[in-house]
Amino acid sequence: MYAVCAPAAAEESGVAGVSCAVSGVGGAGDGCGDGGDASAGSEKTEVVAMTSEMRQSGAEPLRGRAAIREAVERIVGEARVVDMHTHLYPEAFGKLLLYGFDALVTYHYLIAEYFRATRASYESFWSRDRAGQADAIWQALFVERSPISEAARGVLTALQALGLDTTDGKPADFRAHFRSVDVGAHIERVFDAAGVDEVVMTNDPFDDAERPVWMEEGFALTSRFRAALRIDPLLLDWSSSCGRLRVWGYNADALLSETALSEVRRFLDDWIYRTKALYMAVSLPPTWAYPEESPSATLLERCVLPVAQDHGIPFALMIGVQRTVNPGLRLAGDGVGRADVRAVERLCIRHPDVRFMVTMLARENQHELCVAARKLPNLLPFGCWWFLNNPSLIEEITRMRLELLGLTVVPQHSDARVLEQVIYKWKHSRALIGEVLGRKYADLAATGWAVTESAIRSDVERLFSRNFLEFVQ
Ligand code: RAT
Ligand code: ZN
Repeated sequence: MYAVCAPAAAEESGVAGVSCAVSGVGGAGDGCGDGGDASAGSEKTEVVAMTSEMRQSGAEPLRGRAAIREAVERIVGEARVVDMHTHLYPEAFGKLLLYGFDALVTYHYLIAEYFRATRASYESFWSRDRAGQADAIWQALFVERSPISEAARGVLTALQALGLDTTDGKPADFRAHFRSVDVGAHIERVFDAAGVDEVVMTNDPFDDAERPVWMEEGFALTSRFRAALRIDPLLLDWSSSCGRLRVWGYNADALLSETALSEVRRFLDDWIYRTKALYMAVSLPPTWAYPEESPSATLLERCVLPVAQDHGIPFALMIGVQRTVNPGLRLAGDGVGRADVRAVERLCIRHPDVRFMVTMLARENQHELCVAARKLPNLLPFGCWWFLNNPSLIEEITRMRLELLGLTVVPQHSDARVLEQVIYKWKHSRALIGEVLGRKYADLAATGWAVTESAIRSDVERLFSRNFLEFVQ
């Protein structure tokens, strides 16, 4: 056993002292003397030797709040990400892959902001082509005002990271840049700039643009993109989905007979095999209840959960979206509502053998969701979703999760719809997560615990990839 004694990691609080860690076990004061004991000579040599070895391996305890926070922020900045929920696609999906200036500026988050800033009519905006819409948004949100909202700043973060000059942003220059890129190489460049290894797509078998790509003979995914089977139409609109399943050769009926239920399971099996989906997912309104008497609940109970269990994959629930609050805004017209966390608890309790990944859209639901997860090992809270993906809320939610759940969460996903958005979403989130984590490790060191770079690296890897990968395996 050896001991390392260090000045207390307390310069920010102004408290002087000595903190010790013994063989990686915390406990201030344990085994630490003042070094005045002659018999400790050989032990001291051993300590010095171990320390230089430890320094090289990152096992040396970090000293001082500032050094700890700097190390954490650096490690978080370097962490490789598996982005567990996006709306991105590889090149093979053609027009479904959105990238470039016009796609960035016409992000639906910015469309909503545009209509607040102007008196434009919905008709005149939607009648423009995408470049025309981007010009109108650029003029209103980037020229006539400073682009300080999170979504507006994000465009600039992404452009800047790609080496474009944002000081005097000129749409024509930005467009020229994206016209000149080779798409495959550009995808790699963006992933590298974002520090993202893999993204999980949102794959909807009911989407007429997407379905045929999966059905193509010999179609195979590239390594950066993984699938997730999104089944909103199946669970939320059975009367239409039932007809479509019939057209595709599944013997479904509106009344959900035993045959229909078994055919829905066959449909899900087929798509999980076809896409190699890592999980199934649905987004749900704030009024979602469980259990309940409805086609949706029957399909969930009798089809989705047994199939998830058979395939050993989780089911993701994204709860709290109020669809089409303002139809004039189209995709930008959705809102948020507070949902019932009791429903999530009941679902997880009734199905201990199914793993659930849950994100909730209302800020008001975040604390209850954390408390529920403390009781339910098969529940993994993830991401700061959509209207929560803002610095003030990411900081608050991440801090709350770390305090209540330690390192057993997935703190963020990007929800990127446009390729380059992964750059800004991860750059902004990394900075916030790094700050929050840095304070946590500094507080930890103040207890005498040995906070080392290698331990931080391992923890950060859990947060940015391993927790998710282990949960889906
Ligand atoms: O964040 C978004 O872009 C939303 O429009 C939705 O895509 C949401 O994330 C979802 O997956 O339903
Ligand atoms: Zn999404």
